[in-house]
Amino acid sequence: MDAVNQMKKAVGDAAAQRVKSGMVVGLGTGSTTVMAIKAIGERLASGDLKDIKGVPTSFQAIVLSRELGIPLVSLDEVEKIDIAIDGADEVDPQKNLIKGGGAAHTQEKLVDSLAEEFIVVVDSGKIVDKLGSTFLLPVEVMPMAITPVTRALTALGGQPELRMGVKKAGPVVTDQGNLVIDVKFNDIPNPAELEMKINNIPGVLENGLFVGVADIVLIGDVIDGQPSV
Ligand code: ABF
Repeated sequence: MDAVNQMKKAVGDAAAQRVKSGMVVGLGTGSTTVMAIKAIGERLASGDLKDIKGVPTSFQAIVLSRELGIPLVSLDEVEKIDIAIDGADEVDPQKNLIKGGGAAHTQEKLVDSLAEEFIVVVDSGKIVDKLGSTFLLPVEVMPMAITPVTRALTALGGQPELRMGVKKAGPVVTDQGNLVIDVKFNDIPNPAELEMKINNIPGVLENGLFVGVADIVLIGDVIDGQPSV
């Protein structure tokens, strides 16, 4: 396992260790969160962890949880979510995030914001001084609204671009059947204000600014060639 994956595993394991028997756990998306979900699966298999229930945030999380034998529940079946574990594309000094590189940010924000404790698992490359400096801002949009929403995002000072598939031709389609516009903002002086403005555009379902949602950020790094958290 290369150094980056060792780092992701170290931070995923650290997050999984915070899960206690009987908890309801929000299960996020992305390669770092995969490490955390696998570590939860291992704890369940060894008997170290019992009676947990997972609330998935994407088809990826559902498939992996089923493979690992993590029981899944819907939001209708739980009183609360004790811990959510999820990745991010950028983290600023105030623990605000840009998420959505995996086009799952709508379900992620729902589950992550409901959790009593939202734990973000990232490698050190995700840490930024200012949001938007390394990653475009994803916005989930109803297909019929693509053109007017593109105009509205441009009017907000963004440079919007429809996200196209890599493996599959055509635009990326979310689990909700919508499309994703990635927006370059040269500066995001007030992330909370921008998050609200974008979500108020008719036709927008959710954007990838997570302001004031994260409680704990676990950062994986490689120090002297060794993974550390
Ligand atoms: C998901 O994890 C997305 O919101 C985010 O883009 C992604 C990060 O994935 P990785 O851990 O593979 O960098 O939650």
